[in-house]
Formats: sequence, C-alpha cells, structure tokens
Amino acid sequence: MDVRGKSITVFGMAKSGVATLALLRRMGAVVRASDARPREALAQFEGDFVPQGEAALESCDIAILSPGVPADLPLMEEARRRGIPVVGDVEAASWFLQGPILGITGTNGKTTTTALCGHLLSVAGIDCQVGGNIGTPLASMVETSRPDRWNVLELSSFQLETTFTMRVRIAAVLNITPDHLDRHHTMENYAAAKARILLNQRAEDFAVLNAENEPAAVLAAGARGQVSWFHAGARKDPGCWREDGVLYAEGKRLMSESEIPLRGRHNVENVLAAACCARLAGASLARIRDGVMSFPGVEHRVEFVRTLRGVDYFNDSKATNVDATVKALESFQSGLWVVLGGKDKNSDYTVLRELLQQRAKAALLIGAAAEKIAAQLAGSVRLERCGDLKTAVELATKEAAAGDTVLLAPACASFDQFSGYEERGRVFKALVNSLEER
Ligand code: UMA
Repeated sequence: MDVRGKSITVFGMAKSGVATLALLRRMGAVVRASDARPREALAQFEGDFVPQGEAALESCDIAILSPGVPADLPLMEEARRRGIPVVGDVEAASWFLQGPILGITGTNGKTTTTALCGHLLSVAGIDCQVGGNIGTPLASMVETSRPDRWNVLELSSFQLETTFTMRVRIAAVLNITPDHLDRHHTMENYAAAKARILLNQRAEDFAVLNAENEPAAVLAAGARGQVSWFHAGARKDPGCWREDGVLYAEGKRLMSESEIPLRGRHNVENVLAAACCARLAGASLARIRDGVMSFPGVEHRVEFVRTLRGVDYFNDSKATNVDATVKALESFQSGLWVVLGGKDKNSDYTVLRELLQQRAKAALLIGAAAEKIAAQLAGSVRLERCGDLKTAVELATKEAAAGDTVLLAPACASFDQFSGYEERGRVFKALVNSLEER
C-alpha cells in the first residue's frame, strides 16, 4: 500500500496509536492524531491533534483505529458513509511488514501460546519476533521485520475485526467462548471477528484449530488453507494430541504430559497448539520438546508468586473473563481462596458455582462487579465482600491454612480500580511479597 501524500487520522493515542502514527509518517503519509481524551492527557507524540469528533474526518483519506477504539462508533459509521476506509492498526502495519505471520487468536490462552511459540521457534533456531496483543504494537515491529523472519503475533478480536488484507500463513484459533460482549454485542459478531484470522489464507497456508472447541472447530469448513488439529483428549489427525498422559505430534511421541512445566489442562491445549504451529514453521520434534521444557511461563497467567506458612499464592490477573477463571480453578484441586471481581463485562458468573463449591473455601469479592457476582454465586460458596485487593489478600492470609492456595483469578476486567490487568497483577504480587513471615 502506498500511503505517500495520503491524509490519515489515527484514533487512540496510546501504545498502538503512537507507534502507528510514527510508522505512517515514516512511510510518507500526512498524519493526524485523534483521541477521546484531551491532548494534555496523552502519551508523547509529535504532530497535529484533533479531538475525536467529525473534525477528525475532514480531508481524511483513511481512518486508522487503535484496538481499544470500537469500530462501530457513530463517528466511524459516519466515516464509512463518507467513503473513508476504516481499518485497524494491525491492518495498517501489515501493509509494510516483511516476513510471514504466525498468528494466534482465541478467547483464552493466546498470550501463553504466542510466547511459547516464539520460544519454540527460537530454541529451534528459526528467526522470529513476537508481538501484537501480547504488548508490542505491530507498527513497532515493522522496522525489524525481515523477509525470512517470522512474525509471531497474538491477535485479539479487537484487532482482527478491522483487518482486511493481512495474510496469516499459520493461523491458530485456540477457543472461542463468551468474552468482550460489551464490545461485540453478540457471540456471532465476536466469533466472526476471530474467524477473520483465516480471511486471506491461501492453499499453502495452515489453519490450526482446537478440535474440542466447537466454535473454533467449525471454522475448518470455510478454511482455505490446510487444517491442522490439536486435541487434548484423543487422537486427531493431522496435528498434535494428547492420549493417556502423552503428547503426540504427527503420530510420533513428543513428550510426556508430566514434563510440561505449566499447570492445568488448558496449558496442555496451549502446548499442543504451539507445538502444532512450531512444527508447521519447521521446528523439529526434539527442539519443540526442549522448548516446552525450558519455557519460563508468562507473567499474570497462573503465575506462582510465593509460599508463606504453607499457603501458595498464584497470580492469574489475566483471567479477565469467566472462562479464564474456570481454567484457573481447574488447575487446582481444593483449598482455594479465590479473589473475584473488577469491571463486569456483561458476564454470567453462575458458571463458576459448581467449581467454587467443589474446590474453594471462599470467594473474596472486589471491585464494581462484587454485588452482581455475590447475587449470582449466593449459596454456592462462602462469599466475603472485601472491596479491594489489599483487604482480600489480608483476609485470605489471616484465614488460609497450610496446604491452601490463594488465587487471584478475577473473571472481570480491571479498569474500575487499575490501569489494566498488568497493574492489578503487580499490585497483587507486591501485596503478597510484602506479607510478613510471622
Ligand atoms: N480511545 C479513544 N476513543 C475511544 C476509545 C479509546 O480515543 O473510543 C483512546 C483512549 O483514550 C486511549 C487509547 O484509545 O488513549 C487506548 O487505545 P488502546 O485501548 O488500543 O490501547 P493500547 O495501549 O494501544 O493497547 C492496545 C491493546 N488494548 C486493547 O485491545 C484494549 C493491548 O491489548 C495491546 O497489548 C496493545 O494495543 C498492543 O498491541 C490489551 C488488552 O486488554 C492487553 N487486550 C484485550 C485482551 O487481551 O482481552 C483484547
């Protein structure tokens, strides 16, 4: 795409917008920044600023959205009405990116799988760079991209919703379960956004799909590339699967499940998906096994923090939806003190009732969603309204017995009390690490 001389407005001036603005300017576009917040409140960027209103569409050839800016804002509808293409930052960056894309989407597990894929390729000596929703905007990866370097990308529904021409050579869809319904409104819209990862695949490309997750598996029917499966419960060819505690790839033994350093069944799925992708990118089975065994894990995903007086503390701040919390709860058998709550995303917390009843001693409720969660969980488990994270950690520490586990897995977004799940996780770890031995 030649953007030289084109007038482009980039909406959303946080990480993605700032990087995209700089990239487009480098490519010769005439760029303007726009944001719903006033300029003074924004990160450092150079150049013109226009508030998020119709003025931002004046003499605009292309509107580019950061992932956090909804594509169905009335302003964006107006842009389309005026014939202005509205595309996402990932789409825009992909116009200039060199090298093939290995993309991973899914409701849960995509950050771990993306980080693991990058690690597996590196261990196998296959050149790659890792980014996307995991934290590095695609625009800031363009300069370091090379024709023979893989771009391993975590791709969110927010990003995929506004991609149109990006070709993902190896595309994994890990699972699709309810999330972000406040933004996408319906499951159909949400699943359709995720399915766009396969949109521009060709016959020589690969779709890596979870055979056990219906909304992901049905995508095989429309896939233009070759389908590879992963399955954590039974043999499924072609692809990777687990049977009787052993992981297989392409019919050969890959490793024993007990060699995986990450907790939980969901991580078996993540390993199978990553192994499948790495194999398709050319990694040998021996290197994949080495890579899985040496993977250090990802911050805020069932991350072990500390043991104090026999009580383990785990940080799963990335559990920002109910399904992720289910997976976190399933990683432990009993004795759980679970911190739940934050900003509700129109979620159904009753799904947690049975697991909490079986495995938890108490649910410690924090944040804006506390009352809704309390109403939906009433009668299933002891509920404690703690208000904030500090009170929750103090209560759990006071009452937990040796052998118990305190788990932050909130099932909610964090924005009511924190700047993001990262800050929430770090605050939790700081609180836990500051607890006195006696
Ligand atoms: N803004 C507007 N108008 C609006 C809404 C927001 O101008 O209508 C502005 C805000 O005022 C702010 C900016 O947009 O200045 C924020 O943009 P952003 O939310 O896209 O933030 P970035 O820092 O660029 O982060 C984005 C992703 N954020 C979201 O998808 C919400 C990050 O994913 C991603 O790591 C980063 O790009 C780099 O690619 C975060 C996330 O929560 C981690 N993702 C969701 C998830 O994983 O569940 C999808």
